[in-house]
Amino acid sequence: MPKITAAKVIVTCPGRNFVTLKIETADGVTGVGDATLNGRELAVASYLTDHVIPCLIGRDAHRIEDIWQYLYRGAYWRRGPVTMSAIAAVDMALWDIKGKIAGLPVYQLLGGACRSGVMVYGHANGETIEDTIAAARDYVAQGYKAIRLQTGVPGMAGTYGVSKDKLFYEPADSDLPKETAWSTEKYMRVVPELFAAAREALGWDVHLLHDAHHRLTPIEAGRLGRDLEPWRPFWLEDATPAENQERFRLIRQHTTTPLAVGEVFNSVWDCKQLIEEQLIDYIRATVVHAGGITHLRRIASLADLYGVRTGCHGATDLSPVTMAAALHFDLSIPNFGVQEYMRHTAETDAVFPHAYSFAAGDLHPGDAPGLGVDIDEAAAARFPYRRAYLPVARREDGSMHDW
Ligand code: EZ4
Ligand code: CO
Repeated sequence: MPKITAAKVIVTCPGRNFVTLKIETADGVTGVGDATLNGRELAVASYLTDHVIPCLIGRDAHRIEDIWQYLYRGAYWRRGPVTMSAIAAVDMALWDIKGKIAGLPVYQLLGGACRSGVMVYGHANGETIEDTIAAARDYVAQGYKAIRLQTGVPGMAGTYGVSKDKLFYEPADSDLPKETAWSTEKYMRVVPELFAAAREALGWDVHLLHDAHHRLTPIEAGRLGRDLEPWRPFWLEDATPAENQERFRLIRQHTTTPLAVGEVFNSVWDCKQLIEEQLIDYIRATVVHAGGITHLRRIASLADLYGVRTGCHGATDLSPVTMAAALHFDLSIPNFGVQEYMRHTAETDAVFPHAYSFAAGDLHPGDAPGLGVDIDEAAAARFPYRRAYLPVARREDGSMHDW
């Protein structure tokens, strides 16, 4: 058996913070897993170093499911983003090791490819509708088949999804949470204008997506979804917070705009009702925050029974290790929908050399054994951790809103 003999956590900040777990076996085979939790990175690092790694030493790296159950059931305290990101990192690293020992890319171990590539969507954003459309045109020129559109809201500074740098959007940009302002009324007026202008400029052969970032009530989301229907959006993402899954029933009663939710979900229990009642069309749970490949497969299998497809989160706070794991997963499941893809900076790509590549709107994980991604520890050491937080949002009367 490939016995686990060592494991360590590497925290690095090549432009943004990443937490990576590296597991080693007696034969010197190594595997990597992503444990990054934006704004709470060191909590997961400690969970792994202080509480998980001591339990891994001496175990059989091939027993992926058993180790998953051991860490989930065995901790007694279950779920939550810290726990599930830590378990995810172990799970990814073990799939990486199994693939390397087998000499196969992980998607082959998951049943093989169901498609030739993984359709991804990029982020077009701008202060004005014109800027957003110009950014979207760039994506079309690069071959993207799907694009998320976000624009500044007139009369409000610092809208979610709008960055200064066109190619690299990074919201976790300050040492303490930045305060931003929010007006749902102003926002709900500009989004339909954005979509009308985008269809006029880009035509109908490209998928257009939008992220409401948990900012609407269900009835507001119903209205926005209905207002967007003439422009045929691919989806309306995170329309409303989903702790209470029933909230989506009200949205469904009012719009045929497809709904996506779940980038902050940690387990199948967070989406069970949403899926079983067919209240959503796309589930956005992701490898790193929902317990790894092992648990995400379980979520996707449940979703498949109800005609719900996947649309995994893929922002820059998900490291290239998660991106690689997501691509193996996406390629191998029958009910894949779309994969979010925000390009990492050159510094990040240098710290995490990877086999996946982009062509004609699709990503492919490549055919290197395992996940096909590694961490260059010498490069990682040049970028020490720097505390960075996401912003918070307040309504015009000063009260807190979901960011
Ligand atoms: O704000 O990943 O769809 N993508 C998103 C992201 C999230 C960040 C939070 O860590 O909503 O940009
Ligand atoms: Co989102």
